[in-house]
Amino acid sequence: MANFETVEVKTDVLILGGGMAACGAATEAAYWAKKNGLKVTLVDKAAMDRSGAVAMGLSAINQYVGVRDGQNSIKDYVEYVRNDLMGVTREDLVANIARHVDSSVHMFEKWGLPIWKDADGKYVHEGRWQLMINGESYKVLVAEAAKNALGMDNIYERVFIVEPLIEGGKCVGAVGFSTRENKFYVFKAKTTIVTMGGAVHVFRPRSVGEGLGRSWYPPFNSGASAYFTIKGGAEMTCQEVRFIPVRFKDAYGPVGAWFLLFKSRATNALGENYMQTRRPELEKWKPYGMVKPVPANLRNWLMMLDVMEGKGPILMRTEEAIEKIAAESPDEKSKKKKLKELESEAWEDFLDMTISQAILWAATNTAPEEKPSEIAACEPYFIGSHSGASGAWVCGPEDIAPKEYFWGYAQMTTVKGMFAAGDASGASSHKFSSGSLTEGRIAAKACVKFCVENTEEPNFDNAKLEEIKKWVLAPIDTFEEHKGATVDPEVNPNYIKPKQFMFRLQKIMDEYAGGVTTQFMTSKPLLEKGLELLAMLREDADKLAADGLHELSRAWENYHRMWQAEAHIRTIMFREETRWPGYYFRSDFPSMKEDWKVFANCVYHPAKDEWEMLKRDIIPIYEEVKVS
Ligand code: SFD
Ligand code: AMP
Repeated sequence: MANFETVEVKTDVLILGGGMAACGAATEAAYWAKKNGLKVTLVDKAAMDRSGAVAMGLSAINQYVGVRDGQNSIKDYVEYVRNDLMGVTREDLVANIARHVDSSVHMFEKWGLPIWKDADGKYVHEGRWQLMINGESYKVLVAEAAKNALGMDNIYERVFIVEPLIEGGKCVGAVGFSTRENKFYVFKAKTTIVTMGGAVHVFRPRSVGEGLGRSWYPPFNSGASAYFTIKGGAEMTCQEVRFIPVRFKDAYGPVGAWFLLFKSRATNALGENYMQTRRPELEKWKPYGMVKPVPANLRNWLMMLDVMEGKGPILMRTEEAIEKIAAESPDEKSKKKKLKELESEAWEDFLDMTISQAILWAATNTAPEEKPSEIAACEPYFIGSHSGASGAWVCGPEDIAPKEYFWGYAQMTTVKGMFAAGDASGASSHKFSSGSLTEGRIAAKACVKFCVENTEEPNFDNAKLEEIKKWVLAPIDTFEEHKGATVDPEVNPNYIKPKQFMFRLQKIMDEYAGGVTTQFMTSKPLLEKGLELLAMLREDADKLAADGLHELSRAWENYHRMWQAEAHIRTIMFREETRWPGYYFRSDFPSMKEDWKVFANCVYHPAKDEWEMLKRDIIPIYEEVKVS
């Protein structure tokens, strides 16, 4: 076996991940832990300053309810989320985040984040819920707060978490390895918060060749949260609710500022606005087709109908939007000034969070004030914090949650001691950066309570640990043993390299589970075939080979992705309807059905190596809005 030193760390609260939810968890846990004499430890596979989805920065804070300013109520936000998810949402979780999120945003401002203000000193809104920021360094600021709260002695960066430690049905920690040194890490903890983001590259991306890693979602979020919770035996929810954003084509620049702040239209090649010409289609998806704003998946769907009829390319009419705003200026001089201002805001929107889109504009001689830019639906992603909903099924807050949704500690999964937040927790979409951090805070406070009330030390059998260590390092051993069998190490009859493994996974998902190739369309026979091929991929996972620490990360990333893929296929197959056209379409069940207005959940039973599918009721805490 590869010679890796074992490093053991014992702690009370273990935070896995270093993104938005993890940073929120760190700041909150530090506060409560100090009061209770507890230790908090954080582990990130990357460097926190630039890890996770906010690595490049962001140009907006997408969740701000504005309760203090009397702008909206918690109920308003819950209704918005429920409608956007076609009726499938955990209102207790959404409300819990919504009532605390504004305080997180005020904290960001205290930490130094520049939030745009108008002449009266009020926040500048992008849309009803979104605030404009100069957010290139958003993640650096948030990471700094988390680091200050915990102290670097309690933070492990560049440690890749592979596997949960489960003993007697309880989560007692996690194992992983350093991505820089030959060290195997064992973290034993009373409570573990899973905040390792969502997953990308489960499906074949649109990008090819040198652009392959380019996607909307950050390539380093590779299904670790889903794997950790599934493998630990936690009940999962909304595993079918993938997210497919519409983005500026090829470099994946955000559209929110264009649609909401600049009030731009998107048109097809004939100059038609599909949101108007396709309006009758929305009737089919009542009541959610009739709400405002039109749900994100339906916006996609209307656009796709045009594309499938050959009316593409679809264009964001940036030139028209800029001209329209500038034309409101009282005279020619102020119009010129306004044009300059808008031009720089347009570029900054990309430079703040998707630098490659600004590079693409420059490379293609695109001046947004002169010509429109193409937009397109991306490939499917798993992200419980944006407009998708996949994640673990977690306990709600005691004071709001219906009894069916409450089992002791807010944000705890169905596995004792294992908590989840941000992309890792499901059925509570539209939390975004601010809501994810908030959910991390909520989880951390509950974790400390759990530690105070459950003082039992975390234990794990040493012999089992040795077996896990051997399994985690096996790809290195496999490579060493067989590398001499071929001249090109990429091709070998005895092993499969992580990249080839990933290509195979992506091909299965793309062609059978409704990827880009099939315009997100699938059916029972296709899904069954996909599952059959996935089972063979899982057999071959034992032959993954890694030529060093870098490839060892890649190997485990793809292994994690494979489990996310399986949960996804099984749940799409279970739900016999189409509820989110624009995200995916079941050709064999092409409409929405009242009896499927439920959560589709799943549990993997490790001891039996079996999946169980479950329907769970949607229990509203607010009445559904009546829409005609
Ligand atoms: O508009 C392991 N999001 C936006 N939110 C906003 O509020 N405003 C915006 O402007 C946003 N835009 C946006 C957004 C996301 C993306 C990808 C883009 C643009 C391009 C959403 C937020 O970013 C998102 O909601 C939060 O970041 C979610 O937080 P969290 O904590 O659930 O995930 P994370 O921040 O990605 O962090 C994940 C961490 O896990 C680590 N990790 N650590 C150890 N072991 C492993 N095996 C691990 N695997 C992963 C990561 O390193 C990271 O630290 S807009 O365009 O939509
Ligand atoms: P995006 O850049 O697409 O992630 O959008 C940022 C925010 O604006 C998210 O909260 C989106 O849900 C919202 N948004 C984007 N486009 C629209 C639209 N056309 N109508 C309503 N909301 C939108």
